[in-house]
Amino acid sequence: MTTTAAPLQDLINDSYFQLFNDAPLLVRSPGRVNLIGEHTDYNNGLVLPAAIDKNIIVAIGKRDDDVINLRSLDQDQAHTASLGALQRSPMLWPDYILGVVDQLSKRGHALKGFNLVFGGDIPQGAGLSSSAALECATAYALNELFALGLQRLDIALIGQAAENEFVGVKCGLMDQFASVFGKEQHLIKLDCADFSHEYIPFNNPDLRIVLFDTQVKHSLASSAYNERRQQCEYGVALIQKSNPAVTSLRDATLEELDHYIKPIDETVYRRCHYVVSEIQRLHKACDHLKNNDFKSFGKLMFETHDGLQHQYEVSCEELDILVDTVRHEENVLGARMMGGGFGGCTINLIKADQVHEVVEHVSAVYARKTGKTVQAYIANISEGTSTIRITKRTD
Ligand code: GAF
Repeated sequence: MTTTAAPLQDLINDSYFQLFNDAPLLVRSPGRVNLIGEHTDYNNGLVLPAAIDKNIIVAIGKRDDDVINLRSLDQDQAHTASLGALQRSPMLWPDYILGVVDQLSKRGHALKGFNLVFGGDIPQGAGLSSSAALECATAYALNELFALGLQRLDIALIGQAAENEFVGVKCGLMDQFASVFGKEQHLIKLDCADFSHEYIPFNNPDLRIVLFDTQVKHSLASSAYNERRQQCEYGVALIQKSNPAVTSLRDATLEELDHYIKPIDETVYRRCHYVVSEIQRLHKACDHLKNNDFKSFGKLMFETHDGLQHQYEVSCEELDILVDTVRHEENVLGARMMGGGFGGCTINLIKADQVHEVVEHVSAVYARKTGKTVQAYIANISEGTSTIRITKRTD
């Protein structure tokens, strides 16, 4: 019997087989959402992400030489590199894979060449961390293939370092950690200062996490991201002149910002004020979750959006329209822009039996106000990176 629509993993498995005439190892790594705690990870703060049911899938196999042979099924592009001479590619997607190879080599791991084919169903440019998922799927797959003995935390850290050093985006650890450590029906309360984490159940049947994708990605995203990080570091340096015990914004108080930053740099003050307030909000939000008080939790999501829009200034018109459209909807408990900003998705907490109505309303308003089409996804919270076993189909 022939199956109708082959799932993604079969498609990637079959493509690998056709290209290299061999059965690959298959690894999946998911995208993520983040409920609250935005732009706090690189300030040693806390975040509350979860892995979702959308993945990058990598098919990989060893070679006898030092060649790295890469195929992106989604882009329909190929790239070849050599282990000893890794260089950035104008296509960008190879960098997420080569950056991982670069990190492994720098850490003294002995690799050989390999073939790798990948694809996925994480919408790209939507702020759902498809790049972190590719980095983590690659690191996990290479770890399995060459028996490198890496732990899950090593895989997340290698993914982050690849992005920081090879791709050039100075991201924190949230996306890679969520992709690798995801747990079905749980949020991850991650402390980015020491990587300690706690799983918080998130399985209220009356609520859904819905993502509204603006379908825009403004070009200043990565340069502005790095700039925000520098501004936070500058803020810390200003406080340190009087209080050397403060080594990150996590340690700073709002009073210290008022005293040591406000008189010197108003912009840096607003950035730091957002971060310190957001870390405080996250703690409150976790208390609300423990009390099953989703209404209060949702209010904090709106507050986060306001901070990101006015103080941190990483939102954009399209994201603001999406949040403002649901702000006074009784069926929407909370909403905010999610991730780095300047486009991508908003994350919304919506009453389960009203999702359809809210999606219709938001789609209509967004089309009228922007002339663009919004894309809606329901995010189901899923497991982190894993290998996939293909059960052979009978044709
Ligand atoms: C991006 C980064 F990759 C994360 O590390 C995080 O800083 C996030 O933006 C903002 O919270 O997704």
